Amino acid sequence: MSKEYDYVILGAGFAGMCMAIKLKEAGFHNFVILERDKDLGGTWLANSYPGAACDVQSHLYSYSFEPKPDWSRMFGPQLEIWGYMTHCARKYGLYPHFQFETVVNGATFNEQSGKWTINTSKGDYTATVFVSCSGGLSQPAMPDIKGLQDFKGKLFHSARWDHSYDLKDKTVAVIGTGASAIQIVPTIAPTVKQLFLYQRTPAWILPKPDRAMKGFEKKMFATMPFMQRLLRGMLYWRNELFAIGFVSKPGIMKLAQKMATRHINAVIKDETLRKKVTPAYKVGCKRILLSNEYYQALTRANVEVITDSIKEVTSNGIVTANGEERKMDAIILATGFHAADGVVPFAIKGTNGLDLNEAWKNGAEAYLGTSVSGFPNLFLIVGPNTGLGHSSMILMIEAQVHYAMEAIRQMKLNKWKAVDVKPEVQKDYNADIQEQLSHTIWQTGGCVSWYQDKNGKNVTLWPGHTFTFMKRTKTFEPDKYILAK
Ligand code: N01
Repeated sequence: MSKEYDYVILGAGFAGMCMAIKLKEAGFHNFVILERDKDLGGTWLANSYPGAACDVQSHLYSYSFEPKPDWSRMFGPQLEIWGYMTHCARKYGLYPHFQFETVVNGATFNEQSGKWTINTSKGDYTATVFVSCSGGLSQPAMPDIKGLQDFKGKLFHSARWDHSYDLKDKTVAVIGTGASAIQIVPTIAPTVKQLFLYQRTPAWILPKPDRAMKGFEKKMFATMPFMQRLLRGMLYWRNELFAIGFVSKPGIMKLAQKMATRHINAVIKDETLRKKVTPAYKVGCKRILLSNEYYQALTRANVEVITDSIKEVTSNGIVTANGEERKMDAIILATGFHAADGVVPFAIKGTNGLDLNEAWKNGAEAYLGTSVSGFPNLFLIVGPNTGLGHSSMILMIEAQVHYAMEAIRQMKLNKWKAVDVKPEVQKDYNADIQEQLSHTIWQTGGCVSWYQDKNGKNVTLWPGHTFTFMKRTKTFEPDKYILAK
């Protein structure tokens, strides 16, 4: 027997929780949140590696409707962000709606009934509206390295950290030098005996303008909320300046590149190491990283940066292309996520049995990152081309949730059975997005990044300011949709 709801939400991260809060605010309580993990948090539950923290300011990386006056730092650590999420879940009454440890295996739309059937490890669910909030960075990418499965030591991905394994006095390899690695490396370097850092491409790294929040600031934000709104506004507009550099004024990026180079030179005195960590592409092409400790960690006597490519993994070590083998107790894969491969790792079937993976075989596409033609009553939060290189994803999540809520309200009001974005609307929208993206630093900066799919198409990023996206998602326009009564 299928469990019946009006709305099924997939994922208990920031996006799924925001959708649930807004449904409740609108008086729609007949919904369930399906979550494969045993608790809420999404990426902030999964990424518990040492040093995990936000690289967007917490006063902006939080719901606009639920400010937290007492963030401990400008850039909050993982556990505090997760604590904030549990606070929101309690305050907004979400706990009765969670179905944890429920793995979704597939979802199928029935044109006759106008309903979705969602097949899970705990049986079937039906709903008029299916909201997928599975997260853009939820599928860890395991590197395709020869012999990886033969390694006899400890091996895990940064997003599946094994806290039962003590790294103290161990020889450890970290593969990857992205956002996760630059937080892990300085945190574990003082504890381990030897750290081998395998770098394929260096990242541009700017100093992190982080600091502890002062007691008087926390008190002020609690008693004078407008002061916190002022700080949020300042952070918002400062970050939006970066969007200009990414999209239209690369001159701004030259300034950032100067600052990043100065950062390297200020911390690293060794010319060889300087060369190793200086990227050959333009700043901004890959995600700009922030750290005050990473380069310092690389100068430690027990840290070696290896730039020779990895040839293979043996039972007890890693061999590089020059034939050199280094032995180690553990390998940590800080090798990122399947971000550009589509949004969900299971079959979603729309009208006429159309499979979403099939529809996206030439690259993921949606309208406003939210609706996909041929998939009525499906809303994707953090769908294609909604990612940001410059600011808080929660801004985009709130905008998309607002849009989905507008659609739901109009469906109720007008008694529409189903809404399905017109194919030509989606096509024109994506042609425009790709045209805008073609001029950006992400496409012209001379790098390969996880922003792009295997064909080099950027399917992850929004090509502009967040306020432009907010404006476009403000109203649901029925004329852009096929409406079934
Ligand atoms: O992953 P990444 P991440 N052999 O894809 C390397 C968010 N995030 O987990 O650049 C050798 O950035 C790969 O090399 P290359 C944030 O949006 C946020 O670090 O492809 N190396 C790269 O160096 C971020 O952008 C926070 O040449 C291999 C690294 O692994 C996103 O998550 C914190 C390899 C992967 O870097 C992903 O970050 C952490 C191979 N076979 C993450 N395969 C916040 O603070 C891959 N690499 C909010």
